[in-house]
Amino acid sequence: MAEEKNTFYITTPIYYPSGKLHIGNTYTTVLADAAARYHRLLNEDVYFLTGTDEHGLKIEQKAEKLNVSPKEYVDQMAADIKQLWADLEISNDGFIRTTDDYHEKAVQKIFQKFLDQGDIYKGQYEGWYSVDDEEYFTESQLAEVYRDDDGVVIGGKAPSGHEVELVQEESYFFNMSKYADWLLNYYKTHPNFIQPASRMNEMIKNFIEPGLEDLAVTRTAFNWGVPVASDPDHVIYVWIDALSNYITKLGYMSEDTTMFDKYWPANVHLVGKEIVRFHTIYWPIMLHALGLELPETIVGHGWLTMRDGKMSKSKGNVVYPDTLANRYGIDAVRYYLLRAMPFGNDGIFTPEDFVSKLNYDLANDLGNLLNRTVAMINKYEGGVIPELKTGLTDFDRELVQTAQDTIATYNANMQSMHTADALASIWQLISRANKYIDETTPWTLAKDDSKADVLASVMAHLAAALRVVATLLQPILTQAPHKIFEQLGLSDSNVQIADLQFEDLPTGGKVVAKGQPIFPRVDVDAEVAY
Ligand code: ME8
Repeated sequence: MAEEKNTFYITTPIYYPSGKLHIGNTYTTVLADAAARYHRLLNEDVYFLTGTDEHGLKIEQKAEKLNVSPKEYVDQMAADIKQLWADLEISNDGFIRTTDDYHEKAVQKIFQKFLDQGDIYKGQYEGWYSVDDEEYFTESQLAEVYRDDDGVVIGGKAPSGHEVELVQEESYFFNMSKYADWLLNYYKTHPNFIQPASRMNEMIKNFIEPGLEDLAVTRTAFNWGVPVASDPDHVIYVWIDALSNYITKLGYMSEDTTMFDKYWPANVHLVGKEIVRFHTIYWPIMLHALGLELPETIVGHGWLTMRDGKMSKSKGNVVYPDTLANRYGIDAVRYYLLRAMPFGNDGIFTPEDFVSKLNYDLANDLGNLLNRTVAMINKYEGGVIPELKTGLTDFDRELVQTAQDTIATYNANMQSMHTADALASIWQLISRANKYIDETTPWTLAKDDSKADVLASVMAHLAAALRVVATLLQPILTQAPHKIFEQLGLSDSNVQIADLQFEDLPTGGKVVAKGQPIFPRVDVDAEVAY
């Protein structure tokens, strides 16, 4: 019988299709993609899910403004988003839309189950609602309040700066408070549940210890949503609808639960820090109430910001991934995002930093190493990579040691999705290999026939180092690794990261006669004008 593979299920948030997606959303998706590709290269059975969160007032209003029906509007936006991910070579296995029929049906059943169990009750809601955030706030949570002459609060702004409106309506509520102790205990017994770990304390201090409030889970003020089956004036408010996507896509509450049985619980829900609360408080409580296991980890990453703060249309500082990819290539975008963003913290995007990483890291360090190696193997070895014999010189031993260290550090960091650190360790090997050329001076060895063995060994070491680099880059970059293997005349078809050894360089690889630069340098002055 075939051995059963380990499964790895990773998700991104499902994005609101209320506007074009920018490089912030792209960061999340590319990071999840790198993790998915990494686990596939470990020979795991990976399911990588992304999608769109299509219900709610914001979408309803947007469609109205454009004079189309909400469904027409989201159909177009979802198609554009799917196309964007295809263009960026995102390797998602599934794409869920909350307007998908199986999802809507399952959400109704989930809601009914909560109702039947007494987790959801009907009550009266009064609160401040921000359409843009799709979130309710109590008066004390507002960043700013407006008062009339008598001092009565008549409006205000959410912490995000968006306007809020007072909403009073009949609503169903989820009784969160009864699960607070269970949740605290779960955190205690699962210290790695939230990453980075510091976010767990934030949740406890800011939301659980002050007392969990019951959550309004339906609305009557708009129609564009999944109706409550037993009370269709109410539509199920976005968070029950949205969070459930992670299980409905797998067939939960449907006739065929094969996928659910196979992939649930998820290994990673990757989300931005602003929705960590929903994923680490409400979602676990919902899952527990459904009698389901919880995901292994919720990873809350930081924001990609601009020099003048968070990206926003009104500031005019939004950067789109397709603009960058069309001009600089997909790999440049992926490299930048996964290298520049520190795990869990915010990172600032600047065009200068983008271009400098492209020029220094990719074109100079990596591109030149490949070019020099291919040119020298042509010049000194007739284009054929010599057999690798390690341990001839101290330089060789040091290079091999660096490669071994890189492989170990890289794997540890990729497991925890610290891509910036994983990439830093690859670049240590690249720098070490460039230095190795300067130390071994092949051009001098070539003048001395008695050094032919040493020269051949240097060439083989460089090819072996590049093979390691290209292998490790496979989850991060979608194009350059193939080009590196191609230029070295090596096959990339069976390089499993788990088995990677510097010494396993195949013999007889024939490099291309003339290697083209894999990352052309960008002319900085011309870019400033652009
Ligand atoms: O919140 N930097 O959707 P959304 C980094 N539909 N990541 C960013 C970012 C930035 N500047 N801006 C956005 C929603 N993101 C809900 C989710 S999930 C069940 C429902 C990323 O379209 C980040 O992952 O507002 C953030 O959490 C997500 O986009 C928000 O996307």
